[in-house]
Amino acid sequence: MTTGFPAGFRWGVATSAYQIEGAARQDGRGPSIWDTFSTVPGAVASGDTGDVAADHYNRWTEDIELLAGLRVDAYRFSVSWSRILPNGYGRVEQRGLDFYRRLVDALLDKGIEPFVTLYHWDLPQALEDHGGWRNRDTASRFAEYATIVHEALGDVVSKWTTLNEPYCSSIVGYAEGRHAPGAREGHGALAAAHHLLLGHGLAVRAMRANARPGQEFGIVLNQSPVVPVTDDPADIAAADRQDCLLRRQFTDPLFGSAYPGELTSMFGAITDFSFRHAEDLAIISAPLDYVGINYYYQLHVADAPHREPDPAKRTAHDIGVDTTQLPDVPRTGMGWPVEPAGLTTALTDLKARYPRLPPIYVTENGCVYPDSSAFADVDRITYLQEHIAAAEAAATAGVPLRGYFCWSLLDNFEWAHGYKHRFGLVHIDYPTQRRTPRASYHWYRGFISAARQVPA
Ligand code: IFM
Repeated sequence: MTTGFPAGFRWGVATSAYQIEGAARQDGRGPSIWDTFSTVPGAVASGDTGDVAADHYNRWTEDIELLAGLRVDAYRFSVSWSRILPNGYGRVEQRGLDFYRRLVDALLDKGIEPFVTLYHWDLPQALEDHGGWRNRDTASRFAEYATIVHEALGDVVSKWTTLNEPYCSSIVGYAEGRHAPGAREGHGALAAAHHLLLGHGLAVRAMRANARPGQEFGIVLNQSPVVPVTDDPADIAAADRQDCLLRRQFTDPLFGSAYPGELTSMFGAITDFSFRHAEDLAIISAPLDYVGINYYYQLHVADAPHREPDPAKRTAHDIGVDTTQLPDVPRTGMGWPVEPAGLTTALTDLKARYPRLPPIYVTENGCVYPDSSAFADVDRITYLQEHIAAAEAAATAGVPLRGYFCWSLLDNFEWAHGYKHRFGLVHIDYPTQRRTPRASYHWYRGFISAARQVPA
């Protein structure tokens, strides 16, 4: 049984709004970029959309019972921006705020701490129509939205996360085009990354100005360690470039003092960085109370020929790195390599790199495996056991780890993969919306209870 975690360690599960809520057009919600993107032919597997998802918006009371049954300390969920501000700014939809109020009140009644994420990839489409995250104004709109939600729930919610995985919202959404809004451009993606960070900083500043004692503010980043496939200097340099794009582009300005210099030299064709204003870094790097890290796998990379950007279709991701290499290790049902030690590395690396790093939560970790008819998901249980042990190893090594959240409570809309891949501790039968806890749900509940009995 675990002993390496500190007293007060929080055990939880996580979800996000677009992935579970459904009710896409209910109670005045405006469309988000994922509503639009998921209707583009070929964008999402099987043409799936989040229109209904797990219908959590209508079945949330049932889901609260599932959370209570798990006996988690905390529940991490996100707020749908376009449920609160259908046009991204301006008119507030009170019914949207009321929904989240009911949710947090019910959680607190059950003794479960809400961890609110303000942005998990679902930008209001109305803002995308004005340039989305390429547009500096979106950062200010985000701070306004954060202020509205914070004012509505700040009397009872103390954990406030601004962004989930800004790498995905910028590079995957604006450079690779695999996620909404489906853009494939270089300059726009780097501008998007910067404006996301600026929005984060402005939102933290605005919320802190009205914060109650004990409130905490943080950000969640995906932190796949990047491993060169050989010790050839070219592969090592490729790994360094990938790490710069995926991790240091975000962690250096947040916890260090500036953007990594290589970031600009990696994109020779892009010379206009005027979207970064002199005053922005101070806003972005304001101290945080926690950082969340999401870990699923390590990236194994090789050097690759650098293709000259096509002026019509410049992809920011073309940094001469082959990210398709797979190590000879077991894989999950999505084909992701299972490497628990990568979680220890992700945590210890971060701590070693940034002396002023705040306390850390593992805010997502989980997997997909095909279901047996009895939902006896042995592989998922093993995956979770091994990754929790890897997190514990980091805590024992001195990483200030404060909690672990399993991804995810429910099966859900897995973005461009649609509903094919199932991350839930609870199975959803989508035609009937019947919820069935898997064996991993019962295992996690037992694990948490036992972990609480062990003196730290
Ligand atoms: O489902 C996603 C989540 O929305 C963000 N982090 C990774 C998960 C699994 O792909």
